[in-house]
Amino acid sequence: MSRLTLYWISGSPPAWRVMLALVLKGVPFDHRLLDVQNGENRAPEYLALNPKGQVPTLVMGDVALRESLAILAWLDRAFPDRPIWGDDTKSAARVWQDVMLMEVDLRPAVTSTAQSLLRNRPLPDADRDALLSAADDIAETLESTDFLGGDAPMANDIWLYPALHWIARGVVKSASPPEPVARLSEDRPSLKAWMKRMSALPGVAETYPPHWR
Ligand SMILES: N[C@@H](CCC(=O)N[C@@H](CS)C(=O)NCC(=O)O)C(=O)O
Repeated sequence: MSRLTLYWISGSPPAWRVMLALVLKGVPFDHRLLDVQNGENRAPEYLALNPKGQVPTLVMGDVALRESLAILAWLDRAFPDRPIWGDDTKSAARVWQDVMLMEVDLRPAVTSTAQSLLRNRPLPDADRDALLSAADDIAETLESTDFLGGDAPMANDIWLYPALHWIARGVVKSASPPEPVARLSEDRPSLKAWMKRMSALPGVAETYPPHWR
């Protein structure tokens, strides 16, 4: 198999997911950081790989794969050694269910929260409440397990980690972040401990978006 190349944008949660998956699975890869300000993701050469001009795109030989969750699923198929979609049927069911619920139910609240904070706009109450309620549920789960995926991080952990960092970045940039959002992990010790545990895994700290450092 030819060497993988990941096209990404600094601070993009879907691209960060793929980078995390590659790092956690120990799969070697090259990467190309696209400069959005200079329109690199709209250049004809990139649109030939990803017609929407979005990241991530993972290229192997003459195949260009897009959509972060599709890439994560493919990675487990191509590199089964360190699974991220569960290591038995029971954990696979749990991981897939979590990821689909996060993608369908949690993503709108995460996106609204991060964008409201970053653009200094009011955060709709419904989105704030959905986020805090999901954080409560996740924190409760993490009281009895190291990772959402069990003993090792799986795709559900990989989904959540960039999402929470995106919100934390918004909190830092916002002029007046709502207190319960600013204290999202502070108020939930199991969630805070999980963030630290994830960050301490080999290679994970290096995936932190360069322009957020
Ligand atoms: N559903 C896609 C979403 C990808 C996406 O929205 N990427 C954004 C960054 S977070 C992007 O590339 N935006 C640049 C643009 O659309 O110009 C996935 O999961 O891969």
